[in-house]
Amino acid sequence: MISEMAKPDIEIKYKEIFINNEFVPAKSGKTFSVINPANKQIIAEIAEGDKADVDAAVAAAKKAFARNSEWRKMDPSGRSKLIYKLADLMERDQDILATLESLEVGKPIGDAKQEVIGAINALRYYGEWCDKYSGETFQAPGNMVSMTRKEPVGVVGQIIPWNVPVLMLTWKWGPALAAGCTIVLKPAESTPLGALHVASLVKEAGFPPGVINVVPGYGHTAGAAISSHMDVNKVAFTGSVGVGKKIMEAAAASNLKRVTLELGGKSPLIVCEDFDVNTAAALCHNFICFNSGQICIAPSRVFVHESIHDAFVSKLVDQAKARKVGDPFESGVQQGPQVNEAIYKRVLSYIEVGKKEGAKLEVGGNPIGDKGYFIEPTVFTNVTDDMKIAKEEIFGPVQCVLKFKTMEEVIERANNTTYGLAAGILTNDINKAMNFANAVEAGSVWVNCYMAFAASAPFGGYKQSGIGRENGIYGLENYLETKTITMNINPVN
Ligand code: TXE
Repeated sequence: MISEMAKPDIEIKYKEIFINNEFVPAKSGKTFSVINPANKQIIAEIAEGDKADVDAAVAAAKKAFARNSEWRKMDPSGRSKLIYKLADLMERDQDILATLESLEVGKPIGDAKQEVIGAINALRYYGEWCDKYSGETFQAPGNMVSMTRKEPVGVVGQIIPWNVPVLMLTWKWGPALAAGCTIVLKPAESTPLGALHVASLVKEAGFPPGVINVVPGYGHTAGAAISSHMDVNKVAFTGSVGVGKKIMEAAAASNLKRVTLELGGKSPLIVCEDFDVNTAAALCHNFICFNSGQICIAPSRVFVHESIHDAFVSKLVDQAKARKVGDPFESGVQQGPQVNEAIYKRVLSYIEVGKKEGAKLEVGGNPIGDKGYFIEPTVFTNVTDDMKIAKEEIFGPVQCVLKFKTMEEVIERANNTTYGLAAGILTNDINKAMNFANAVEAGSVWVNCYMAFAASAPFGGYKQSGIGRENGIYGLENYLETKTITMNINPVN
C-alpha cells in the first residue's frame, strides 16, 4: 500500500521562462501548475509560455546566431569548454536535479540519479565533438577544386517529453551545441522543473545570452509556435506519433524546417526455449515496469516459445507480485506512479480493453489507492496479434505475453507493426540471434540484454517510430548543413 509520501526538502527556485540568460515571466502573465503524481499536490506554479514568448526566445536565439556574434566567432574549443562546464555544473547539482526529476515524474530517486548521470555523460560526449567533424575535398573538372564545409543549421527548436526529461534535454542540447546552433527548448508541461534548473546553470557556465532558451508551456500553444516558426531552421521532437505528424505538417506548411522525430514503440522481445527462464522473466519484468512502463523502448510485446511459456509466465507473475510500488523517495521502492492523470487513465483504459478483448489477466490490473497515479504491475497472457493491447503503445506497467512456435513465424509477427523503434532476443543460439537481428525492422536490437545505451551508438526508429537518429555522429549530423565550395585555381606561369 502507498503510505504517506516522503517530502523531499527542496525549494523550487526557477519558475519562469529562460530567455537571453534571464528568467522572465510569461508575456501573458499566465502560469500553470506542476503536479506531484505521487500525491496529486501542486509542486509549483510555472510561467506559461505561448506564441509571444516563443517569438521572443526565437528572436534571442536568432541574434545569438547572427554572423559575427560571440557564439559564431567562438572557436570550437570554446564551445567545448562551455559544454564541459555545463556538464560539471550539472554534476555539482546532480542531487537537486535527481530530486526534481523524481518529484515531477514520480520515478524512484535511485532511477532519477542514474538518469541524471546518463544525461551528464551524454552532454560530455558531445563536448568532445566540437572540433572533430570536418568536410571533404573532391576532384572537379579543369582547374576547379570542390570542398565541403559543415555549418550549423541555425536556430533549432526542441520539444521534449516528460518520461526522461533531463536525459532528453542533454540528448538534444549536446549535438546542437557541438554543431554551433542556438536553441529554443520546450519541456513537457508535466515536467519543466529539471529543465529550468539546468537553464539556470547555462548562465553560470558562461554561455552567451540567447544561445540556449527554455520556454515551458503547453504543446498546442508553445510547441506549435516552435514547429511553425519561420525563423526556426530545424525542429527535434520526442513524443507521440500523433504530435510528431503535426510537427511535420507544421514544418512543411511554414519554412520546410528540418525535422527529426523520436516517437513511440511496441517493441518485441523474443524469449527462446534455450534461454534461462528465470533470467528471462526478471529481464522482461524489469524493463516493462521500469519508469512505470513509460519508456518508448519498453519490451511491450514479449513473444515466448510455447515450450517454456507456462514456466515463464509463472515467474513473471511472481516478479510482478513482488515489485515494490510506492513513494519514489522511499528506499527500496522500484516503481512510482504514472506521470499524470491523463496517462494514468489511458493505461487503465487499455487494461479494460485487454480484458474485453479476451486476454487473460494473470496479475495486477488495478489502481493502487487514490492518493497518486499508481498502477499495479500487470501481466496479460493469451494475447493475440490482432488485439489492441498488442498493437498500440500502452506506456504503462502492462506486459503482453504472446506464444510462438518457430523463428520464421515470430520474425513475421514481430515485424507486423506500424512501429520500429526497438527489439530484443534472448537466446544462446547465435544463429537465431543474428537471423532475428538482421530481419527485425527496428532501429535498435538487443541480444541477451535490453535497454543498454552507448552515447556513441545511434538511436532512432524505423517506420512510424521516427525519422533520423540521435547520439553519436548521426545525432550531430542532424544539426549540420553541408556546403559545397568550388574554387577555380588559376594556373601560375
Ligand atoms: O505526448 P505528447 P503525451 C507516447 C506514449 C504516451 C502518448 C501520449 O504512448 O502515452 O505518447 O503522451 C508536446 N505541437 N509518448 O500526450 O503530447 C508536449 O507539450 C508541438 C512516447 O504526453 O506527444 C510535450 O512537450 N508540440 C514518447 C511533447 O509534445 C506538442 C514520450 C510530448 O507530448 C504538441 C511521450 C503540438 N501540437 C509520450 N502537442 C517517447 N517517444 O518516448 C503536444 N506537444
